[in-house]
Amino acid sequence: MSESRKLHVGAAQLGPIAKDESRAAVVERLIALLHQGASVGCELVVFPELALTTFFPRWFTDDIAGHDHYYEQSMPSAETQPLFDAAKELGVGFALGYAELTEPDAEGVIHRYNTTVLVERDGSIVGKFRKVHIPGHEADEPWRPFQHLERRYFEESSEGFPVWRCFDSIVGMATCNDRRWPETYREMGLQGVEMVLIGYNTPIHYAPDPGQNALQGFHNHLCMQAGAYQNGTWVVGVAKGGTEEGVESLAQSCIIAPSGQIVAQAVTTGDELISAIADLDWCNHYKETLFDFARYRRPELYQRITSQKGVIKPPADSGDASS
Ligand code: CDV
Repeated sequence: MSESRKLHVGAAQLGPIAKDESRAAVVERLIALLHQGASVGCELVVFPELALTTFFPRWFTDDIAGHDHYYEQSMPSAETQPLFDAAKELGVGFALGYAELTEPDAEGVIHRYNTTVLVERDGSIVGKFRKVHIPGHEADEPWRPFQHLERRYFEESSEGFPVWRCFDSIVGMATCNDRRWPETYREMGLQGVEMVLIGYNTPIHYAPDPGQNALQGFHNHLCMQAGAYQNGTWVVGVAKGGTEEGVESLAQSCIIAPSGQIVAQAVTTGDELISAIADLDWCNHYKETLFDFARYRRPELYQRITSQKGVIKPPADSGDASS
């Protein structure tokens, strides 16, 4: 019988990053976590969304360029090169979330994305994922105790959810709010994904509906566990947790099996590495039975999912559809 494929993966949760913490200091923290990962045998370590800076979309600036010092103009940069060097030296790959400022495009336009770079064990870049579902708001909303201006500081990606053959597996990525949307996982599930890497910054206080505050941890796990199970894939969810610049964010980083079960979970709200040996062939138990897409899906009946954005209710006088 052939041996099953295994990938030892680490989730490197970060505690808060202060506004005045230097990139060099943050990269040192990341390298320490990478070393921890190497010492327990990890081949891949996943860092959170926007892992190089404080979560700057909580502050409004009139001139967006006033926040450009929070973005990376190249990857690796001089400041992140030591992380790439450590990865190569240790033979441990990583995924790292950061704010990306692009070169001018053909029309001379610079773009800002909420990006994650995936790096192989030899330090080479496998690919980049740019966040698709950008939450929050565009304009100043001073009524909030803190703001969530991602829609001001980041463009929505139009590149969708690619997957890559790497780490002897099929790997995809998503970023924070992307994890709440079933389409995220299904897009990758339809490409045979075996491991989805997700970094997040989730403030506990949700200003538009504070009734959801107490459910943040539940909803975090609910959506990632469902995504894992319904697509027969591993999911690695990694937080920047703790109280950063006065804002408390959810921790509870976790590694989820294709069964939907959490097999490892962080117990602190600070820098913490958890890991699991992911049996990639376990994915097939779900991909080849209940979620055998080729056999059971009915895409001809799912037209609304790609043709329609918002809700269109039946006309008020249409009666009870079930009668
Ligand atoms: N960084 C995020 O995308 N945060 C969102 C919040 C705003 C709801 C999240 O989905 O956790």
